[in-house]
Amino acid sequence: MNYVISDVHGCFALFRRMLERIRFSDSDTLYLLGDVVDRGPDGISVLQDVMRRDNVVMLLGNHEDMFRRVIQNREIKPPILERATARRIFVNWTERNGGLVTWEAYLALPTEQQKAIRDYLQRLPLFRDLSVNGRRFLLVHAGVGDYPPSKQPEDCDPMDLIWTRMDYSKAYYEDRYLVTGHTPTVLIDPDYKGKIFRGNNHIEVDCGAVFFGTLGCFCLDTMEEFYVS
Ligand SMILES: [Mn+2]
Repeated sequence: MNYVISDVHGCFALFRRMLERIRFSDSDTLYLLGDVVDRGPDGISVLQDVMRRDNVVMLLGNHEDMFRRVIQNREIKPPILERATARRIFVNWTERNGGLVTWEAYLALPTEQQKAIRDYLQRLPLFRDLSVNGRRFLLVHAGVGDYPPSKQPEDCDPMDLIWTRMDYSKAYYEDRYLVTGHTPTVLIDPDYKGKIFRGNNHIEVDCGAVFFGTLGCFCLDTMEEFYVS
């Protein structure tokens, strides 16, 4: 089976519970749509768990992007004029986007584990386009910008793919489902608090685990929803 989870945001216990709930096995594939780190306490643990699994396809989220930019800035030791920019990126991530807990956990790791994380973050793809049981799905962290349906994800601005807020009242593609995280479903409609949103060829799986304590998972083969709290 093919499963989708997004926005784990450091909720390692919920993540483990979900893998048990769906009886995740070596013959399954999990698509993790980014934002495993930040806000919650155990993002590095989720990341390291996922890195050990061959059958998890992790996509880049805006939080992993902020994380890897901070690592990069620290390593290149930018010239004095660029230090202010590097500082701004760091403050934006650690103070406004819940990255401090991730950064502290990362710094506490041995050098070789830091390097493994850095390399992994550099390789994360932005999207996956796949067909399961005759249905086509575009998997991406945040969505596509406000493009005409003819515009393909590879032509989109990468920043849009990981930061955009979608218009869920509108179908972006007629021939496929857009499967995303990033925007907790409660922001689409308060009635969806803690639930996966489905409508207008959107499947939004971010139930706001770190805010409301419920993690959702969507099965692409059966279109079933799973929840753990
Ligand atoms: Mn996000």
